[in-house]
Amino acid sequence: MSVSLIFSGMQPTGNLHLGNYLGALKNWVKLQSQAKCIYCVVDLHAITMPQDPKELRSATREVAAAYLAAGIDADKHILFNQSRVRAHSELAWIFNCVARIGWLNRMTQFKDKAGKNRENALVGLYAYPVLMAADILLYHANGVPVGEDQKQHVELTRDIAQAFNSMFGVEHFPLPEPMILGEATRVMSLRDGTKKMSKSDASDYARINLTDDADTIALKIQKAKTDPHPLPDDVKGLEDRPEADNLLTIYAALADITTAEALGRFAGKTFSEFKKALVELAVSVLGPINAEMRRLKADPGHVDAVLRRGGERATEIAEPILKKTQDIVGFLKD
Ligand code: AQP
Repeated sequence: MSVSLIFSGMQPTGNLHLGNYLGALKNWVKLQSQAKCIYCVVDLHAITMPQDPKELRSATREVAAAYLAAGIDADKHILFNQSRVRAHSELAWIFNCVARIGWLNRMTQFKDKAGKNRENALVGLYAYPVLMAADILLYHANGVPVGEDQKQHVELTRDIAQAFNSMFGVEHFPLPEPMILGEATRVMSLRDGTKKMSKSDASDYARINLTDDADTIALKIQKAKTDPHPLPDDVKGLEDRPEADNLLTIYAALADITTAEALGRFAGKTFSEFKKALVELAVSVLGPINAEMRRLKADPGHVDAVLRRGGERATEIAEPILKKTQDIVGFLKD
């Protein structure tokens, strides 16, 4: 199936990091030449964990600024924050009455995020994947670029679309494809190569934030966990060496080459030589994004205007699809 409309989003739950950039944002930028794209700052998803209102507002602007700084074109495509378009919540309720509890019970992200204290988790956290299905299907998007960790949610979106269509005997919703692109589909923590790099990791040294300056990036890479061996000759030699594998993958994704090609440059070298090259590359890629984010931070009125206009344009696409869905369900509308 060829992808004609792309939807994706990130939560304003803190600083975006290198995992968000390499696993998602970098691919989003590239996809703009291939399809119409709708990119969202998913603030409704953010409140599935408690948020401070002031910080949520600031993080929403910051994530939008990161999209723009990385190269999202808000004129040709659509960029907005989710809560501006009420249809997301309205469609999510309909999907709550289509999705099965058994399907949600299988979602690994809920298990990870709710942890041991599951009884105390918010209902919204449990229903998060249903809202995500609404985000995507509200626009009849058929391509969803995400990191590896979100693949299961896109598969659930397909199940919900299919269940709705068969429940009402219609061909209303398309079945979207997860698009897992690039070398770095799962960037790992700099402190532990077996753990995902995440905004919520207690240690800031576990991740490189898009807001980090050159000195901070250098320090974090220098402190990144490694093992005592030189870099291997081929990709097979990275097996059972999670930290080496992660750093090589990061290098490859930043340089737009394969991990095998990256190894070709560093086979037999020590980590200290490799890390020097990685710092240089990371600073050269992330430095301009960081500078543009700082410029946009000084002009919040501009970011707000982009989000407002994006919300209006998203509403124009969403409303007729929501209306048609409500009609299929049997709601009386004027
Ligand atoms: N480590 C990662 N490697 C590759 N891709 C990643 N993504 C996130 N972490 C990595 C991708 O980034 C997009 C946005 O993610 P999100 O903000 O919606 O939430 P998340 O996946 O829950 O990200 P975090 O950093 O782990 O946030 P917290 O700590 O708040 O839960 C998605 O496409 C995701 O795949």
